[in-house]
Amino acid sequence: MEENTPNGNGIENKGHDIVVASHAPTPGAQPPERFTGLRLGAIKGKAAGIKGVTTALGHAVKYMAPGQAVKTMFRLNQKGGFDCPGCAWPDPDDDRSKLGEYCENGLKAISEEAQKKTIGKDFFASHSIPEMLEWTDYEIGKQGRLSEPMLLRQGQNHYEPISWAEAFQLIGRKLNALDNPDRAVFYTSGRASNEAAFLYQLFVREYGTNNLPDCSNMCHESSGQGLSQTVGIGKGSVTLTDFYEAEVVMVIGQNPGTNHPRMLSALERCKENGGQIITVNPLPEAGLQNFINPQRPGKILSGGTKLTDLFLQVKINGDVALLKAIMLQLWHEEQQAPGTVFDWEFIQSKTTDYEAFIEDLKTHDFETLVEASGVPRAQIKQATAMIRNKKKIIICWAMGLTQHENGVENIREVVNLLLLKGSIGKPGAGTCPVRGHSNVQGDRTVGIWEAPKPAFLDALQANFGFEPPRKHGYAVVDAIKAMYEEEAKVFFALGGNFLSATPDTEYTAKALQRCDLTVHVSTKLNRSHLIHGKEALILPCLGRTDQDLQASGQQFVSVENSMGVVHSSQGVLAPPSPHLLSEPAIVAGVAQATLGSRSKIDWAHLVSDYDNIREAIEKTVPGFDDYNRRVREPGGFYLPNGAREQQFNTPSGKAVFTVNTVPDKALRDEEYIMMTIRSHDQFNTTIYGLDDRYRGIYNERRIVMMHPEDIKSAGLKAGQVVDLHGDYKGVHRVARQFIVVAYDIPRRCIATYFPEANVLVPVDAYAKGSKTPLSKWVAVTIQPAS
Ligand SMILES: Nc1nc2c(c(=O)[nH]1)N[C@H]1C(S)=C(S)[C@@H](COP(=O)(O)OP(=O)(O)OC[C@H]3O[C@@H](n4cnc5c(=O)[nH]c(N)nc54)[C@H](O)[C@@H]3O)O[C@H]1N2
Ligand SMILES: Nc1nc2c(c(=O)[nH]1)N[C@H]1C(S)=C(S)[C@@H](COP(=O)(O)OP(=O)(O)OC[C@H]3O[C@@H](n4cnc5c(=O)[nH]c(N)nc54)[C@H](O)[C@@H]3O)O[C@H]1N2
Ligand SMILES: [Mo]
Repeated sequence: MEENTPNGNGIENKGHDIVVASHAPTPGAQPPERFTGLRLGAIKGKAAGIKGVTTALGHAVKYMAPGQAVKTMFRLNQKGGFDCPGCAWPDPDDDRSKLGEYCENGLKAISEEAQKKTIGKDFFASHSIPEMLEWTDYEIGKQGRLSEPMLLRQGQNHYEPISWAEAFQLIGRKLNALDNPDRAVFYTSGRASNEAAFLYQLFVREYGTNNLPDCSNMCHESSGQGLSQTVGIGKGSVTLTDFYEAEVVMVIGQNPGTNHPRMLSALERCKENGGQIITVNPLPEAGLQNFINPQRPGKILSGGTKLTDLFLQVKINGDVALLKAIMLQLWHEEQQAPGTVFDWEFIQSKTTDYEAFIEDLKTHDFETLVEASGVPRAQIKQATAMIRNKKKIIICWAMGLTQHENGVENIREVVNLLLLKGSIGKPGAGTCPVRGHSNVQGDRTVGIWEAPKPAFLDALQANFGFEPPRKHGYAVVDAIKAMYEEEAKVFFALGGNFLSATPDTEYTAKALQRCDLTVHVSTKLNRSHLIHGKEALILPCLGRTDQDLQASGQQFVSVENSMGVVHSSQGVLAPPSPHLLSEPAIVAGVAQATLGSRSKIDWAHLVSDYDNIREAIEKTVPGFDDYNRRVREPGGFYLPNGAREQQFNTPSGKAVFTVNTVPDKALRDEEYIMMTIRSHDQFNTTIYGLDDRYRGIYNERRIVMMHPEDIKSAGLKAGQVVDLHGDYKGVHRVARQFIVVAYDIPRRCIATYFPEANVLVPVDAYAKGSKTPLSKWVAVTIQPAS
């Protein structure tokens, strides 16, 4: 980051870091610093229910034609229907609700995609890029579905229409002009189907690079790493039915009421079968406290199911300390009554490194751990008592654990607890990283990875006859740096919103602007189309809900959910424009234009019938035997999962205990730890609305949640407008114009929404071992707005 232009203040000495520079702002890279009119209500104690249903229906009828709204709701997550483009929570294997396996936020995701409105050449002729950059993300997203390919010529302010053939030729020319394939970056967001993703990585590797960063790098990469090291598979071990049998479910660092609402039904069934739920979170998230199942009218009338039995309000990144405190207490109790707490048979026959783990655990002081976790000792003892005699324990988690410097260690510590209790690979027990994007797990399974395993590359080589590159490629943060330093010159994205989803917005904006060409395969307009390379292309594609017609007829695609079930998804709606292509067709078009006769692959054949792509996947990726038949079975099929059978694919063949340290990053007196989280009305960078209903925050996104005592001691007032400043490794970053909201959050911890606060997340601050940006741990100071 040598090239930083110092800001107006020049050199600042903060007494801690010598701050020499900040990234010069690019107009429009950050969402506008405009307020929309904050209203506050009570923090909700309950999730879903009637309000959830009416909100979702309101959303559906507002943006979709009424007939389409009904049609989509009935086909959503039904066997033979389409997969919800929202989250990756699985559908029940058996009895699915007649009204679609539906949730409020799933329906919002669908109505965003299945919009009546489209935008094409007239829209882009009348709106210049500088004009659109002033819109909020909410306004950008509400314009409608992209309807035809568009080109931005060098130096111009308006996108113009371009034919598909010319667009493919342009990409091919630019890629072939690079002196090395590693100068191109090929990003993937997790909505791409298995078929699209496999074809994409096939093209990218035949072209000659492993530069395949994906949204997973910012998401569950820490889970993949932590789980692979300890239980030999980077995916979770539980299935949905395990939830119905579990005695205790711990939900750590996850907000399912908003982000995985259908998970609440599984938790409800767990409770009805006598299970207990412990939640670990800095915030008292509504959906976890009490749930009113919108699909069970009786439950709506009776006021719902109380889900959380014990809420542990941990400090941000206090989880390792908390888990260690629980395990230390369990160990003491095991000492007092040997053989009653730990599962010795499992530990002895199925694990290694127990001794090293326990030796380290014993060196910790209980009170110090209690203090570091932020949770009262009585509650830690209560949690211990709840799991002491249980064997069927599931631990679920999401971004609250992965987006930390010690993200990988957080996951390993979760595994330690499960191993002590023998709680993995048996009914009602195991690991449950709850995935984000609907097919993020499947994309990785079929080869979207910057660090592919040799066996996978060998299979590509054997089946397709080209020599795949062996050198690992860029993860997201490396890709940003490579573009900033002009090592990489072409950026291609299969979905997503790279500018707004990645850290360090101002730095990333420069990185994208330094590219010769940026290309986005997208359904909807987003800020990444507006902060562009010298030339830029928008390639509009079919979405999950759209019918997909190829040479052999109507196609379906397949996806893998959070629990390793591969199943089909078939769009039901007429596409919003006749000019859209499917993602596989776009990839094939780019591949043909780029590789021409030097390609060993018959791209037209693969795309003519997606069965051909699935055959290619079956030949290459283990676990897909008889893919085309099994994917047509109602509900699909499970991929093999060793941990589920206590077959641990580690070098020793056993599960591994690990020694992890308690993080102790010191804060300066005036600093706070900031986590960047999702509101109830967004899907990542797609902003559905301006409310965060369960948290009682309405009509405003530029807010910072803060403990009332912290507000007072900082000399601030609730409702005051502040700027947030961060200094990291000599670079000063600032996010301006946030309204202070008093909130039930631990002292010295604050929360903001992403993408508004992404500008503060340093590109060079990421998790050890997974390179996941520290979106849940940013040290900031708060100052009255300048
Ligand atoms: N409607 C909707 N659904 C979505 C998404 C969406 O944006 N909208 N996004 C999808 C994607 S890609 C993903 S990855 C998932 C994300 O799902 P989540 O991980 O639930 O999403 P976040 O809002 O990032 O919430 C993180 C939660 O962790 C807590 N937390 C933060 N820091 C810590 C910590 O240090 N320790 C603990 N114990 N808790 C902490 C926060 O208070 C918050 O409750 O959701 C998916 N589903
Ligand atoms: N500060 C902070 N930053 C974060 C996070 C955080 O918690 N805090 N979370 C991180 C996480 S977990 C994730 S997963 C990433 C998400 O990063 P991304 O996946 O890159 O971002 P999204 O906002 O999900 O992408 C939305 C865009 O995808 C396009 N799109 C939607 N559907 C389709 C489709 O079917 N096909 C195609 N081709 N395009 C489509 C639309 O144009 C839309 O504008 O963000 C990360 N960034
Ligand atoms: Mo994610």
